[in-house]
Amino acid sequence: MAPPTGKRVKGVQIFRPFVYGTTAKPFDEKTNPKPPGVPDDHTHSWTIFVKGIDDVDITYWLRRVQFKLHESIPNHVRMIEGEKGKPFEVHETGWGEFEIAIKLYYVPESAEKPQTLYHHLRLHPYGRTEAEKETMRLAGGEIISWAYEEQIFNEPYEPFYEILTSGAMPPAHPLPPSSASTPTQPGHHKSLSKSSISGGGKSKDKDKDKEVQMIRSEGGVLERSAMIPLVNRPGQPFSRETEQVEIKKLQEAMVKVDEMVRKNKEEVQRKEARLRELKAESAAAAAAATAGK
Ligand code: SLL
Repeated sequence: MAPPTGKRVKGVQIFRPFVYGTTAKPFDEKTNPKPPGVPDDHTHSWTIFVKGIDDVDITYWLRRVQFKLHESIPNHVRMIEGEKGKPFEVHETGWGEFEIAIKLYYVPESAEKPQTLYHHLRLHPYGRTEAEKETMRLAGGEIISWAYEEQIFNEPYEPFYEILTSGAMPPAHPLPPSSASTPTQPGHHKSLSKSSISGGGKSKDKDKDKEVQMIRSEGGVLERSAMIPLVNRPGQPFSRETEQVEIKKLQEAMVKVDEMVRKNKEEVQRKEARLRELKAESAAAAAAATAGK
């Protein structure tokens, strides 16, 4: 790794959203036929990936990714070099679930040490309840286990800071025409921090600005930004919409917890009152016994 040039940009923290996980499908003559040469005991095809949210390029900060698969798999350590705009991914077949170590190697300008994430390959429906598993069974047999994550760069070196912040731009692949559209909230852009849309303000190119507005009004994100899609689209479940659903779930859970705490307190008070009664009774009985002697 080349030694970093320049100083660190003090007091600055920049984050980039990304998504990682596995997608698995059972072999099936009609929907997922087993390719020739795949061993008899293999039951599923699967993919593990690391990619940008909304499929935007992340190779400007992530150089390569090493996936360490189960040792039973031939050539189980796979190094995937970044290709602009493409996910880092490995396709495999197999019969069992296991934990995959995902080692992220950053671009040399960052001078960051590699970091490791762990992800459990899921082949079978999972969930906390039978109902959750059943929903998964009904979802076309595909078992999805994806996670949203944010990479944080703390006080990046100047050249890396430049790379991170010098080019929020429309995505290379425009949104599909059928994409859900939610009107942009007035002032939505303004609420984004400099790092999330930096560069946009510097642009003198009106066409580009227009395109940027349009992409955001369709709920999409810009390349080289920290933006999160506003709404979900097929294959893109991580958005502000999902975040709102999660927040609502948390709020509902909080209400339940508060109720449980309240009930518990009542129970404790009842028991304390009963304890006082019993103590009084036994004191009275002891006094009566003493008096009777
Ligand atoms: C299990 N602890 O017993 C896990 C191990 C290993 C999965 C799962 C082999 C693929 C191949 C494969 O699927 N290994 O032979 O290429 O469930």
